[in-house]
Amino acid sequence: MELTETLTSVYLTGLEERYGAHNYHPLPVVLSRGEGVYLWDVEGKRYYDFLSAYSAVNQGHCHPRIINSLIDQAKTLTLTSRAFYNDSLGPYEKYITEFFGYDKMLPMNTGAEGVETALKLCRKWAYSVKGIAESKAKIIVCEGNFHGRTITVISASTDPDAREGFGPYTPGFVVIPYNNIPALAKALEDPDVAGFLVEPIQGEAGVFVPDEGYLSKAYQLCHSKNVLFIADEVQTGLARTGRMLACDHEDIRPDMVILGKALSGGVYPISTVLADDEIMLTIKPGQHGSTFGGNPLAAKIAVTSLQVLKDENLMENAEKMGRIFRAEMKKIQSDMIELVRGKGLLNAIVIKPKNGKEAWDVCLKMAENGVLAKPTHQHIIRFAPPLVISEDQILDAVKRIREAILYFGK
Ligand code: IF1
Repeated sequence: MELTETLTSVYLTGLEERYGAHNYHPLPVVLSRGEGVYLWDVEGKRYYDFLSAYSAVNQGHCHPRIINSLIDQAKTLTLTSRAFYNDSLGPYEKYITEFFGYDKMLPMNTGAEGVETALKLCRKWAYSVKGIAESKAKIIVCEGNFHGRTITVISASTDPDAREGFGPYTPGFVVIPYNNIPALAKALEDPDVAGFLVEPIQGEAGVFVPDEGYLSKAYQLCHSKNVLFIADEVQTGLARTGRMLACDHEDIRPDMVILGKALSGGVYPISTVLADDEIMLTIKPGQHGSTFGGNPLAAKIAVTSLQVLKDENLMENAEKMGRIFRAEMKKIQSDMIELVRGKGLLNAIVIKPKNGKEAWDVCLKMAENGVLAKPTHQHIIRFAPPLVISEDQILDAVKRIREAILYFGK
């Protein structure tokens, strides 16, 4: 590495340290280019991206079709607000609702806004359809959840880092253990419960996959009590787990689905909520919205992002490559690997610290070996490459991961 090259990343990380809020603790890698499953740093070193911007770039970095949609539309019309109609939103709404089989969609930008939207819809439905007394509606959430960073969303969180120092909190949430049907059944006895908000696989909790049958039983219980089953598929959705939605694994159709991240192929914040008329039409003009939600640029990008998932069979590839990945990872003989788990290409390993070396040290070593991944909760490493990854690439990446882990001894 030459001196001038070293200065570049040192200089750039220094700028972030000096002028940016310290709300993240990134790995010391400064990225400047991406293509497919690869990222390059400012020194020109190439990496496999095993984070995919937290599953936002399922279609791979700078996917040519998605980027072309972005460029074409950016040259034509980007934003008009919802004060007027635009020629791209209607076709997008038709496309995505037919794609997923719902009556309607409501477009927003970030995942957290999608979650907020679903919570508002659930409350409106509680009062105007279910008949719960004003301001009494409760929504059940799970321990260890991650649904975003707004005040209301962190009010549903059980993570001290996400919550502490940000009160007072929004009331109306009931927290139960995840993957626990008796706890849900008990919570559902309260007639003021309007909804159950759940991640089909808990991402931030460390890619925690619930028992088979959990989601379908939870769905049935909710229905028996006239409670909305709301799936946060922001991270698990859009082919990541080997199905278009993670709920498809158990053949359930949530009352509301929240999508974000890969709905844009990672180029731009796009989120949406899908629901049927009984729920969606409870919100009337002026009661919810966003300046950027449903803009023509987002509409065109989202349609292409969904088309790419289908045209490139990314569900099938995620399923197949995920099986290979987990099988290969399980072959690594190291007492640092406690567990390999996941579905499709949403996977994680649980690291047992060794001689003071933790998941963070493993991630640094993997970066040195050309694989980027990030620890979550100190001892878990998430592995979620773009879904366009090939078998050769998976095997090459696993080889690099294996070498990084074995560097710390067997
Ligand atoms: C960060 C984790 C991933 C999400 C689910 C809503 C949102 C997210 C299920 C909000 C966002 C992120 C955001 C990212 C870290 C991250 C994450 F580590 F926290 F768990 F992906 F794995 N629902 N997930 O996972 O979406 O508003 O961010 O668009 O840096 O906070 P957003």
